[in-house]
Amino acid sequence: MSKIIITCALTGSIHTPSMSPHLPVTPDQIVAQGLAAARAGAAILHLHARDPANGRPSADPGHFMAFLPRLKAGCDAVLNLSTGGSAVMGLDDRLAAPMAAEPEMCSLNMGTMNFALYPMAARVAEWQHDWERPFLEGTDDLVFKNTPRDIETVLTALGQRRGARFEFECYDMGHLYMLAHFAGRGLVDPPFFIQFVFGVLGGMGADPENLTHMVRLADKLFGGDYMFSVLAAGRAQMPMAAQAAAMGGHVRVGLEDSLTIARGTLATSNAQQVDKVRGLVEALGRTPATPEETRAMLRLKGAGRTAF
Ligand code: KMH
Ligand code: ZN
Repeated sequence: MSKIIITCALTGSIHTPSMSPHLPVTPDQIVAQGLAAARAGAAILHLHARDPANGRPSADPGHFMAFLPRLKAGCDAVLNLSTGGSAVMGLDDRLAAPMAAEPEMCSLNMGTMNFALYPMAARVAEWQHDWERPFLEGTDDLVFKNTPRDIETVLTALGQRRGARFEFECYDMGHLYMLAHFAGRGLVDPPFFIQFVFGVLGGMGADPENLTHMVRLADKLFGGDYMFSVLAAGRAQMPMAAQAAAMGGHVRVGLEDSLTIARGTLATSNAQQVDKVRGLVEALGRTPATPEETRAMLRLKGAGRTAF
């Protein structure tokens, strides 16, 4: 089996500061946790930004630039910027930082969907910031918009014009057919790095049979032109990572997707999750890919061609 790419998603825009004291929100925290995750074996760091004053998800390029050069100087990991931002942001906002930074890699969400976070609000006893509760509770009437036109805009502006390659986020079967549609139009080049996303309320559930079905469908649609990675939100994170590794896939961990290290136990850092998943995949006979091996596998443009 190929070397296994470990992605770590440091902070995201799902969890809020009151859910865990270990969620990195300031540039210093993002840099420290990102470098530790890279040292622990993460070859790709998937990055969102937050307002350091209150931990709120931010699209401000300045908030990204406060940590991007420092991560680049401190490790060789591939720096992968989200174009998903937060479901409450419009596409122009979501693209502002990636357009300015011109990273090697970006995420790309392959369909419009519900992105329901509100069930998590009930689990928070005390709120640190007044934005948190309405942010979470408002997701019962929120559409995460990723129309074909939005997808083409990202492929053109960041892919064709700035050399980014993509972590294609697929939350359901239909998202694979949307990717196949763009492949058929010649707007995406193989190998496709497909992130199967499990456990987001609005996408497919974190059930093992869903992973085997997605692999079967991707095999049919893309043959040898793709590789898959798996992220599962919440407590399914490690079990589905293990299943992915056993099936020859790649894995994503990080506090963006799960705040725990075991049932009912908060992870104390992103690196702790990377350590755990590295132990799991090595026990299954897989060897983590280095950042340079990852760049070759995904045909990335190289760290020297970013704008930070
Ligand atoms: N938050 C993950 C479930 C993105 O940033 O574009 C998916 C994700 C999307 O990371
Ligand atoms: Zn993300």
